[in-house]
Amino acid sequence: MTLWPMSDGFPTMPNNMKKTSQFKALLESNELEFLLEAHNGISARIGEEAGFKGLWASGLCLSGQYAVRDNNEASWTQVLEMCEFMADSTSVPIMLDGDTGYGNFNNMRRLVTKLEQRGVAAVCIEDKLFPKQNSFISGETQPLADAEEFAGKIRAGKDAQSDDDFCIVARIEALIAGWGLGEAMRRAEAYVEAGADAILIHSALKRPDEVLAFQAEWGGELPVVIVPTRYYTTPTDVFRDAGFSLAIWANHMLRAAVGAMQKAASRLAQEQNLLSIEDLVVPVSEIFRLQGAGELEVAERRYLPAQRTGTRAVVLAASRGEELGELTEGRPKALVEVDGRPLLQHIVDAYNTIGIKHLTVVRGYAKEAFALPGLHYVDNDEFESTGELVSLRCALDALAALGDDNTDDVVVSYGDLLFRKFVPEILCECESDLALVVDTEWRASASRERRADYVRCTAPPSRRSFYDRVCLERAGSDLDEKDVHGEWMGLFKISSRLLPEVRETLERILADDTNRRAEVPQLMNELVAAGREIEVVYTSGHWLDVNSLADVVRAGSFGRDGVVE
Ligand code: SPV
Ligand code: MG
Repeated sequence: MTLWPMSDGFPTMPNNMKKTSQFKALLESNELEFLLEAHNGISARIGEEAGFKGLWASGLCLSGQYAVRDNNEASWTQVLEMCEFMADSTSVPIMLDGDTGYGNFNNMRRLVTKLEQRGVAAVCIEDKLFPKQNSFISGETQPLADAEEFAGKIRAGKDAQSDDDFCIVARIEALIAGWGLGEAMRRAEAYVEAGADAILIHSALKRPDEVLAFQAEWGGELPVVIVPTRYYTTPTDVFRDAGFSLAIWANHMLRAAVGAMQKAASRLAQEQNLLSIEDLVVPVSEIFRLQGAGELEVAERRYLPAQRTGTRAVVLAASRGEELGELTEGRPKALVEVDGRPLLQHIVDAYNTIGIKHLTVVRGYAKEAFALPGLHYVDNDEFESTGELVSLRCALDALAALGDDNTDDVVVSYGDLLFRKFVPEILCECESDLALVVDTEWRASASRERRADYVRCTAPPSRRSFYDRVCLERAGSDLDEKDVHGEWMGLFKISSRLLPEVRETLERILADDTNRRAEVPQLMNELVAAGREIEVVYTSGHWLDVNSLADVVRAGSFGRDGVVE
């Protein structure tokens, strides 16, 4: 069983056979087949992607990747744990190098049961003593298990398996230990008798002479498996011609990884910059791909509730705010402190609270004073001779340049604007492509000496207007009082769908040099004139733009309790 759906970005295996049956088929095929070593989930997946029909969970490499010795220093459950990751990440069968079975027949029984539960298709056990030593370290001095005791272990394993196709491969170490062909043959017979599904004949010679001699003598009674690590110069056709069943490339993934890591590590240590190794290493996206990130994205679309498109905020904060006098000497209005924190921090907090975390801030005056981290800063260096629309164009151009990220809706607001979180929230929830929030209590603040952007809409605020869709007819500070339905609060939503059109409109307006100082209401009016509907959401209070010293004081109480005096 694999937990890995192989359809997304990975080859779908042509056969739906159980892994145990796949492994048995490999053993019994008339061709020479190959197993590749793997020692963790990612190496297993890489092996399968390369086309291997089966994998070898090598004891040497599993212990090696933990940086412990191949002497049963890693516990068998630690080995099992890794095998489970390997099995989960692949759809081809895995044979575990089960060393000596981690104990006697009883341990072997439990091992087989657990391997079946974890999706491992086969196990190979060797006739040495626990704790074993790697065959290539003083192999000739290593004691062998008693052949009868080992045959009992095989029998116990075969009796313990619940899947008929689970395979137990008996590995003979007689040649490694210097006992010669006769002992190897005697043992092979005993292990076949005990029910082994195949024999692995191991040799530490530089040439394949021993394994070829064994094969010639053996005569094909059961499939024979070889590990050509030492006799690697042998042409593979020699193994084919001899009729071996499986050749195991037993440790080459770990050795390849170690070489690559050593090279990258020593270069980095020497050069102290990433440039020197970037071409040596795979891109991070390749790691994501191997982890199956693509499948998760598909699943998220399928199982998570439909997400509202992401929303970004653009904060226009290029102006100094001369009217605040020395408060804005060397710092822009957006950084004036209100209740102990810069205005901009209050704005960031309000947006963050409703889940908007991407903020693009357009800087101009004293831009170096902006030190709030985590914000996307864009500069309008012509802030002295330009108005809001040039700043907005800087921001939208920068967002468009982000490419894929530019699938978000945008809420535009000002760096001197304080608002309760529900104000942008109602804008985000509004389904229209373009929308603005309008304060119906405009008369209360109209008495203050300030410039206000008033709006005339398709319907005045009323109980009905809560249910009916109301749209903007005209915005501006020059509206006749009798035409005013409310005051624009300074927040404007543009859906991702309409962003290109809004940018085009901006371009058109700004192509005329007399519009260098144009402000957002002009953009709205142009959009309305072009037949676009801009939805008006009526609400009241709970916002404040900071235009004077008196406003700074008011803002202090706004920050604390939301009351605008
Ligand atoms: C292993 O890969 O752990 C093996 C093969 O057992 S060998 O290292 O050649 O003994
Ligand atoms: Mg081993």
